Amino acid sequence: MTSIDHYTEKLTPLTRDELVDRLKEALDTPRFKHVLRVEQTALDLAQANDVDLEKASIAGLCHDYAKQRSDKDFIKEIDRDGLDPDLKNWGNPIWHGLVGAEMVKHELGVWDEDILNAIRHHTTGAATMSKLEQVIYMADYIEPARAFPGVDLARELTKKSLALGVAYQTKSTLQYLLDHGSPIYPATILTYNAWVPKYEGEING
Ligand code: DGI
Ligand code: FE
Ligand code: FE
Repeated sequence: MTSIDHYTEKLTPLTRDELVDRLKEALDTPRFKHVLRVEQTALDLAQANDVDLEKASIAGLCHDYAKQRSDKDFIKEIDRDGLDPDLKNWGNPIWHGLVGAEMVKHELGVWDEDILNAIRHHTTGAATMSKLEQVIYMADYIEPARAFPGVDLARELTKKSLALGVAYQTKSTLQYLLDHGSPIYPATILTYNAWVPKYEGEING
């Protein structure tokens, strides 16, 4: 188990303890525990894939920072930052990463674009994702408390190769959304086209 106690890279003005306290204030207990598990899973994946541990810790802790903010807060942030107005047609599941990253920037002082992109893309993925973005996308999906059908295969594939995990999650999530008649955010389809056909032969357990 990889661990990190002290930040030295100045990616946030806060210490790790202070950052953890901020997350504790922003989230209810189950969600707070989820971000701690995502951080740990992200650290292990980062270690295995040569990704910066401090970035993995900060992105893991902050990925759901905005999850419990009000719709009004998100609308305000979309206007303030001049984000794509089409975002207003969506809701919390899409906002908490894409718009939440701006809140992490302004409220927690995290300006590193790789970390911010990992937060932005943790729900929908993206056609192009850095290793850190892939680590956070997968850590959120396979953290130890996740218990949906297919999660063990997702863990196995991710251990073998981060990219296979990304392809598997992307396909399964789209499948799930289609089965439930949910609206598909356009970036989700771009993620599907970039990752799934390429690895299709290798992700069918
Ligand atoms: O925040 P978490 O619960 O830890 O996990 P998440 O951020 O990966 O997912 C939040 C929700 O977003 C989850 O229920 C699946 C949903 N989602 C992912 N892609 C799309 C989506 N919902 C819609 N409507 N459209 C999407 O493209
Ligand atoms: Fe999330
Ligand atoms: Fe999450």
